[in-house]
Amino acid sequence: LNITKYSDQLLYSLEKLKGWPEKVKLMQKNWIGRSEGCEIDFVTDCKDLKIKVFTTRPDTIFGASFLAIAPDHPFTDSFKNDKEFQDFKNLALKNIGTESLLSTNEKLGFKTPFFAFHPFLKKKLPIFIANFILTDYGSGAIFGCPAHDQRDLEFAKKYKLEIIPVVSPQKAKIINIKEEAYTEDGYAINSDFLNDYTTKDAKKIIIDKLIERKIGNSKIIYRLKDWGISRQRYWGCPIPIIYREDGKIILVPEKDLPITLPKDIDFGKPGNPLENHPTWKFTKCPETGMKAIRETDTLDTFVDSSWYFLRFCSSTEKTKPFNVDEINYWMPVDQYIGGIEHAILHLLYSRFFTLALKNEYKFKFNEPFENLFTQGMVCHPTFKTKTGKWVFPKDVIEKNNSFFLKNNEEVIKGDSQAMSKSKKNIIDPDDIISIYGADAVRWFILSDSPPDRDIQWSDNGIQGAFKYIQKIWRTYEKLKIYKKEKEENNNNLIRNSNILIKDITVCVEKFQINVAVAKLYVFLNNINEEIEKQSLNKEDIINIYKKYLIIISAFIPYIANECWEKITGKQDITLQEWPKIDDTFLRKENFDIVVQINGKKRAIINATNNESEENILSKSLAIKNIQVILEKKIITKKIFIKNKILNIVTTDE
Ligand code: ANZ
Repeated sequence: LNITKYSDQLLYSLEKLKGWPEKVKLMQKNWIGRSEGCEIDFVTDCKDLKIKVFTTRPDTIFGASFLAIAPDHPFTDSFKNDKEFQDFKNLALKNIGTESLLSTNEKLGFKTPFFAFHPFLKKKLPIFIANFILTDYGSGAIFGCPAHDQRDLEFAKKYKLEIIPVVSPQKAKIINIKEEAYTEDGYAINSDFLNDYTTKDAKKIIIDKLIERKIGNSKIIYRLKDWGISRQRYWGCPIPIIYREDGKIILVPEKDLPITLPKDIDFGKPGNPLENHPTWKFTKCPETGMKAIRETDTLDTFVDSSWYFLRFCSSTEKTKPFNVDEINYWMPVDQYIGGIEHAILHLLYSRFFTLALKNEYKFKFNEPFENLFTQGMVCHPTFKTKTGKWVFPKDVIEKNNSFFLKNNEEVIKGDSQAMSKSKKNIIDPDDIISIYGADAVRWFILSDSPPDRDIQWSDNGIQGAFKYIQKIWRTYEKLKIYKKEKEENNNNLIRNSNILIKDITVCVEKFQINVAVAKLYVFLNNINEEIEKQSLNKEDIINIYKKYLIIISAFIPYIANECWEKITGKQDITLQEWPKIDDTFLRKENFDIVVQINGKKRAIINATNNESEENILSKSLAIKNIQVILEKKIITKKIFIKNKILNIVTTDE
């Protein structure tokens, strides 16, 4: 799939995704990897062949001391029968690995007998085949400038090549390069007609010269590659293509879709089970009846995850993937929650599908996911036997800070890492749910740390959560026998419950779930203190407890529903509206009012909420200091802002 066609759009719209974490946007940006630079054609003395290089630093051309090409660059055809080169190539390709390895691996080169001509100097540059040049990036060839690129510097030292500094942090100041290349921008030095120009200007000048001499052009390249979507796997959507015996490749007609996978599959043999299946792949061409073979590769599962959200908006549509009106009604997704492991591929592919489909279907939005939240992982220490076998934590017994299996074999405790089946550092949810119940497990997970951080699984933590669940139940039992009916002028708990609703609402909206949990711990204590004091009538305290249950039902639904049913006789807590906030209880009770005379602060008066102008004025006039200042003056104006300020304006006298 031609995702690279959308490289620029995918890159530039990242800026508009205000509800996405910066780190995810940065990862996508780096993955797309836009590089602005230029191509330069170097003429060589090998049959006048040209080598095209890509560079982002054409301003360093006067510091070039060699050319390096990838081990399978076409230029290497000239040596394909050279045994020494063959050995080098095998070694280099074996160790090529990832891009980051390329910068840390030892730099190795094979020196060819050929040279390239420097485009601006009467100078010949040796041509190497090198293990740190990627075949499928840029043009698979570079000019090496050791003074300003770390990899080139390591290479130059090893093969005793020239190191010529051509960029300096200060104008006209010659610098020396020893261990570390100077990779920042600066001013050109040792660079003929470029001298003293800034890096930015020097790049422009050199590119203009290359274009003028028809030996180069400016060029933007991307790290992003087109997406190969076929996989040699059983699980995945069949690719609707057949290969006819006469060699023609045919699309399966729509009326024969969907192609379904066979169920009688043998996973015992190596390779793709579809390929090995005795009958599934054999079919006939629907037009000619000729023999044909089905494609046995299936689609990458990322293909399905790139558009499932569109189908969710239109799940009853029978004749096509979705109905555009429904898509435009529901999309974009308001809030997407997923693990950071999907930061790059899944989220980039989904954005690409959305853009590509938008053109076809007139979507009224550009991006599929308006807000993104990436939750952390659940982590646990790992355990290994001395022979290196992973061991489940539940099989480990601790004795005096050492760890053993039941048969007394000692095991070694390793770091805490994201739980994974292969490392066996997992806790079986069924085991703990059967001891503590699902609510306690949820409550612990939510309470432990902010949801975007990793959490450390701990037995103590889950026990703490379990105690809280029990306390909710015990509170209900205390309320059942609560007697007080008399109304008393005590609204502390009522006030706290309103503050709680407000705080929890804000916390949930901001994903500060662990903070919400902490507040709910405190609040249950408040209810219990009030029960001890017996200062609230039964109806009020039950109402508060009911509101509390509605709130916690979003976190721990089972216990909430159970207590709710006991009180109301109904099992409908999930149908309850989120409790409303009574603002009057949120207001502050006391305010400090600043009293000014002609704009100058003269006193501070303690007032109750919304206390009237008259009251504040008479309180002010009772203050000695104010009486002295106002003596012989006439008040001409009063400016009063409730709960804040009273400014008294007077005549000059
Ligand atoms: C000369 C030069 C001088 C370079 C200098 C850098 C510093 P990004 O920004 O990552 O795109 N390069 C080009 N193609 C390559 C390939 N196929 N394999 C390995 N390296 C390659 O990096 C662009 C730079 O990476 C290019 O600019 C080139 O080295 C190198 F002082 O050219 B430069």
